[in-house]
Amino acid sequence: MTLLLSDTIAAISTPLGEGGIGIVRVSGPAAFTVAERLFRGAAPASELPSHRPTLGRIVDPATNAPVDQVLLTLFRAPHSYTGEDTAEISGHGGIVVTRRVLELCVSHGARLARPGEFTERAFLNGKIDLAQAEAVIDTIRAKSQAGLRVAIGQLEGRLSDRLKTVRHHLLELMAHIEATIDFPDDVEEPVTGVTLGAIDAALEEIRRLLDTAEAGRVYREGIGVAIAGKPNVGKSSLMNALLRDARAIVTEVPGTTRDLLEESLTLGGIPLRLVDTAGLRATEDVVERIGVGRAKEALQDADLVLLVLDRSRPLDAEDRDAWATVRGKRLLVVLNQADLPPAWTPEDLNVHLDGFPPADALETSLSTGAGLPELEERIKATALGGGIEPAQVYVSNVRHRAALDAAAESLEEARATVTGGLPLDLVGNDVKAAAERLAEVTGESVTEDVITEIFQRFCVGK
Ligand SMILES: Nc1nc2c(ncn2[C@@H]2O[C@H](COP(=O)(O)OP(=O)(O)O)[C@@H](O)[C@H]2O)c(=O)[nH]1
Ligand SMILES: [Mg+2]
Repeated sequence: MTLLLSDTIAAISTPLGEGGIGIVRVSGPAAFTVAERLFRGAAPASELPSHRPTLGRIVDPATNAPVDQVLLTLFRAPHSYTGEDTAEISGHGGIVVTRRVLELCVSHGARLARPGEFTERAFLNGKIDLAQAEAVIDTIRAKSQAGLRVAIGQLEGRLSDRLKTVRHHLLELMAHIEATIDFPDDVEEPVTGVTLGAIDAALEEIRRLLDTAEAGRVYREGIGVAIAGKPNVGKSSLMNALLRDARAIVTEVPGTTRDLLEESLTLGGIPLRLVDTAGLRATEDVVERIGVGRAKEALQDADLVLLVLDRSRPLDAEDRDAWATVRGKRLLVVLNQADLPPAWTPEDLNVHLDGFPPADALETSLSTGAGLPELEERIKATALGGGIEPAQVYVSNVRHRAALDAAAESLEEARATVTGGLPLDLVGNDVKAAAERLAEVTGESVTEDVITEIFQRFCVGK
């Protein structure tokens, strides 16, 4: 079904700047009329074949002055991205020229598109569902290859297909239940075992999808990793080693790093925002004290903390303070300077640091690079929530996760109702609620506000 949205929208769909080409996209009922007014080529624009670029020029119809040489491509409805008549004008990629073409489109029948409005129309016209529309922006914003794979999987409808199958089974169950209520004499109630079986199968599939949510989120958004420890243990050396770059200043002077230093990198497909912090210690130095305050804030915000301890110097009160600061955070402990003679054994950690989790400590030498690959592996595994199997489909979006959580909850209730021997119509209500939550993900049942919220996050021209 193609919804007829009455107005025609236009936007620059390429990044604004100097480039090989700049594309102005026009979509809506007047798209071809707009193109016809501005385009001069071998034939009038409206007579050009669909999906085939034609060389010509854009002129200002008021003066017939040429504005740019372009390729014009028409996409006849419904065979276009939006499902509407769409004209794409590919001109030279310059700021002034591309803006001028857009201005002419707007003064000859189009209006400026809002962010994401082309994709919103694709959704409203049924070209893609809501989860796929969200995947469009995830694809554009993907920060790593793995994040891109998650987004493309969703864009191709893999998540939607799985959810539609579950929803279909739930709707079948509901139809059966409703029939027994409406026609008690003609339709037999489903046996308890059958009802439970259907509920459990749906629950299992939803749980399988929810199991991928943490990894999906990590691949999509990445995680914040902060490096902590007392001064001079090798925090900045660790930052540099992970970045493969001498980014942070490293000296033997304690208190060298005073401000936060943040860099992005990807580790096995996971985008990391890595923060090096000032060494945690009580100090009289005003600047360093502000640095320590900032360090504490960064540590609070981090998804994962790397606590660095110096294996070659005795553990002291400053190590204890550092440990106390990061206690309770998701943590990996780095026992650094392992190339030097050790001043303590890993067992001493339990004695000196109250309540220390010994399993998560790992030795490194940042002068030789020993232990670094293992540390990187450990960061990856910890971020993904402990080595989850690479999946075909990931739930990577918090909105989807919340809807699936709610669907699972409704099904739990349906289950309890069945096993409690309560009336069938109560079961029907819970099953219906679960089906509706699944439909929110794909947008078959969703409020106007949610749609607006989603497309606001897009860029103009997409
Ligand atoms: N021998 C040895 N020295 C290291 C190692 N890691 C760091 N260092 C040295 O320890 C000093 C402090 O390092 P830095 O990274 O600035 O520590 P930060 O204050 O915690 O940031 C510098 O002189 C580094 O060269 C290591 O694994 N082995
Ligand atoms: Mg430092």
